[in-house]
Amino acid sequence: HDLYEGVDFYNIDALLSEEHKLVRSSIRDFVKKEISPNIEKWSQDAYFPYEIVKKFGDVGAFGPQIPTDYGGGGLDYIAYGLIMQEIERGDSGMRSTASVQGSLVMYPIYKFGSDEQRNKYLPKLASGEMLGCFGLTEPDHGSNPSGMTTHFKDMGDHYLLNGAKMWISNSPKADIAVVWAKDENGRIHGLIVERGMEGFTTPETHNKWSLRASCTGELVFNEVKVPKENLLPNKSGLGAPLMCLDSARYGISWGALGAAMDCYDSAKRYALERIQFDKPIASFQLIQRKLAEMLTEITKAQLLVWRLGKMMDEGKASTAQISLAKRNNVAMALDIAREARQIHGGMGITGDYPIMRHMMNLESVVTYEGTHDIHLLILGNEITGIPAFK
Ligand code: TGC
Ligand code: FAD
Repeated sequence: HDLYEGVDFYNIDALLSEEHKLVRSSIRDFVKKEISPNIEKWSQDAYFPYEIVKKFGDVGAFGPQIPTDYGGGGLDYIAYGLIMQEIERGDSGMRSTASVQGSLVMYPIYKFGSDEQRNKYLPKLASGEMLGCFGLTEPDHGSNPSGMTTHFKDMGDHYLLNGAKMWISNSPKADIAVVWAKDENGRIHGLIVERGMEGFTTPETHNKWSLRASCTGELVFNEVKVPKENLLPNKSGLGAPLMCLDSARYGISWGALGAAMDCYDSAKRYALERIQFDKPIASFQLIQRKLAEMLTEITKAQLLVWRLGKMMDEGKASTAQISLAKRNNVAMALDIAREARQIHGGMGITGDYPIMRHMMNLESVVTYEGTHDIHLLILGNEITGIPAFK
């Protein structure tokens, strides 16, 4: 890992600014120092290193795309993508913590929140003084969030919230949750629910074989009194959480690239060092084919996210364009992890190499933020005008 330099076969660095490269190297150094030496043990122990939250804040990993007035990084979407790439080169679970905080908690508060809410929460979320989570998925409504049953009633001086969310990244440790729930007319709104509110609990989900260094849990609301000033006032309807997903899915399309690069890098080095039949296995055509295909797919995926980032900066990237990149890049990373696993032979199943951990992590990444097939159907809808998911 100390030798890792990144993959850049098409000189994509020439498309990056000096600031992009500086941001990338500072996060790369951070990952080398704080994440890579420990991540295997954290994952094997299913341990979420809570102290990473403050460190992420210090290094600018939370909300890099949020303006500086509120403690964000004020960076563009290419820089945001590079940060996600470098963190996920370390581990997808670590990247989950950062993408939930930046795209799914800070983004909705920044975009749909009041000035009071922005001032109260954003600087603390950016610095890592506070950790947030995003509650959209429910036990019975994953791919179809519009069917959610979590709801709230207007009680005059407060709202009364009931229901439950499931599979929520960061929930067991989060200080606040951005929760999507229906009002009495069935309209979806975002509410900021704070730890400590009576009737609000966050049970942890155990026994995951994937994202083991990230904590995942439920959000349970039993007659929770939510102050009226905690409702996000500036957007309602399913479109509000879907806008947050656009931003997070974009970050994941870069993140997956980081996991793929780490698998490729490890496979290349292992193939050059491992001797079988008196030669490095890298000298066999079948191994060269695997490496050449990995490099080809990584290069295509890099160009895809770079162009998508430019469109994000112009405010012109569509949901379907983001779906294409998330779907392609995560599947690409999963394929590369599986091929890299083969190149490492038996060693590939051990924690001495990062491969199996990336592979198992990517099984969540291919499902969350819209499954592989849901993104295909979003593209199908874009092409034909016919939504096949209904
Ligand atoms: P549909 O009828 O298409 O849309 C409902 C309303 O929303 C509007 N809309 C958008 N608005 C803004 N931005 C977007 N991107 C929008 N997409 C849609 C749309 O115009 C409509 O507005 P209106 O005014 O007509 O009501 O919605 P649908 O119910 O048919 O659903 C479509 C579908 C299936 C694609 C969508 O529900 C979906 O994407 N499902 C997947 C669910 C998902 O991705 N969940 C992710 C949960 S969060 C998570 O996984 C975090 S993991 C993070 C980590 O750890 O890193
Ligand atoms: P389902 O929707 O039940 O899907 C099961 C299968 O059916 C999938 O293969 C799916 O593609 C397929 N399917 C569903 N509908 C159709 C259709 N119309 N046509 C064809 N096939 C279909 N959610 C949050 O809100 N916040 C989080 O922070 C969060 N973090 C997560 C962390 C982890 C580790 C995991 C695993 C999930 C997380 N999620 C989170 C939830 C995630 O977004 C959902 O798991 C995902 O959206 C899929 O929902 P589901 O698991 O209910 O599967």
